[in-house]
Amino acid sequence: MRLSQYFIPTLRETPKEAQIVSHRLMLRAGMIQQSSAGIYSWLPLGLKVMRKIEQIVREEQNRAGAIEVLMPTIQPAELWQESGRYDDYGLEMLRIKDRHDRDMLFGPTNEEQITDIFRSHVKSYRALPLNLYHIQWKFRDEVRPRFGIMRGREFLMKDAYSFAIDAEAARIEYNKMFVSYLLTFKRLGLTAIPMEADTGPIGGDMSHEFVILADTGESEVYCHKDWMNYSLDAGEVDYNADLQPIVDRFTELYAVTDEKYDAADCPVPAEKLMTTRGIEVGHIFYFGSKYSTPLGASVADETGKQCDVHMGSYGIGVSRLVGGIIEASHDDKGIIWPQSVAPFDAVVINLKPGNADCDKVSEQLYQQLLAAGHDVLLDDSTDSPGAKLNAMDLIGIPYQIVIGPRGMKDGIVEFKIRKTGASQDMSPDAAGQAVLEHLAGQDTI
Ligand code: 5CA
Repeated sequence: MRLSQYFIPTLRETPKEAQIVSHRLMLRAGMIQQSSAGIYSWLPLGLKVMRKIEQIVREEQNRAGAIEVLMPTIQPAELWQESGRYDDYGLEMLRIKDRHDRDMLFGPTNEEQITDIFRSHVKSYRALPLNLYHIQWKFRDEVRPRFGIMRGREFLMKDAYSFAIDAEAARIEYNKMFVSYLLTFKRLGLTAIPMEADTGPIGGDMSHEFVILADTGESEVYCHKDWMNYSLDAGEVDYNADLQPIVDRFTELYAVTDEKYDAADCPVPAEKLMTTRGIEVGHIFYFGSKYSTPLGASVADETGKQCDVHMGSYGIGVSRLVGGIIEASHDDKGIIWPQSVAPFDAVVINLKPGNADCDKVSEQLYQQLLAAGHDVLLDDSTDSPGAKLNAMDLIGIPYQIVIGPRGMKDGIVEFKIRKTGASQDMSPDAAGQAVLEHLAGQDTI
């Protein structure tokens, strides 16, 4: 992509309305634009990052055996009246009337809708277990939308729903999602800690929040310091095997949100306890037959007896993750994207468009990286060299090749790594090669 033909409306000034760093950086990097409170347009750079996150989430859901569907954003009130949540959900639900005066709503979540799909088609235990997910916009009329897309009113969520014949089978489904979340967040360059949590309006008696640690997080969290050394390798995971040992390993260390914290019976000695703040990027629930019973989602078991299915639901805040990743990875110059979600793999910065040598070498490097299959930005804008370098650091592209007239006299360009700040002068060929090598070495799963 040539910057002169693209749209990255960066801001020089720090927007006053933004209280946390991710919100400030997303506005400054031209990723989003507010439409009204808690509702945003996604500009090209923001959309690119969100789509990459979405794709990693999708791949990991598929790998864990979940199947993608797409349910509508607008739902009929009747389904929610059946479950009893239409009245309970309160003011957070955006209620709509259609032209025939029918009550509709903009879905804040989809337990009822998916249970309706299930009950229409699945009649026998033989079709179980089943896990269906979608990645779809939600609307919650939050009292205090804030921090940009972190607590929005309209936001993109991945929500999966599992169906199983009994509590034991449901636990297996829960464990698959638990483990897939560890792998998903790792691919996004994050350490997400599963914490015991309250279930809120979704309900149920077992639930974990996946929380990334950040000073600006909305909730206070308490966890064992050893969490910082915990990590799961994709190679350790076989979704057909018993995942309980992995789940046990990741739940034996203390980690709770403030609703669950009680200083009096905290098992961790003070010197090992970390009290910090966190951002909830995922939340998984097991709620048995809370929805299947009122909605009549039952199947015949092996003996022909009708059983209400046991369900769980599993959410990931896809749009919130864009901000969460920035909170976890930035410096005073701007965003430092993990390579897996960076809006571009690399940028070729031509400091002096119009200079024949700069143009020629920039174009060659750009074409070489494109031909190798990478998503490359060519900065061919006519801004000042300082403004260009600042803007590219702000938007956080992992690898940069800087081509300027002074270096060109000696046949030299500069290769820079955004994350470490390392930079080296080298020949254009060597710089192209360096980018290719770094990109080839990216963490894959
Ligand atoms: N149906 C269940 C699981 S599928 C559910 O709705 N769970 S949730 O309420 O916990 O939401 C799932 C995830 O969506 C949260 O972990 C959070 O990352 C994200 N999320 C929730 N509310 C917002 C919001 N207002 N803005 C941005 N992301 C949000």
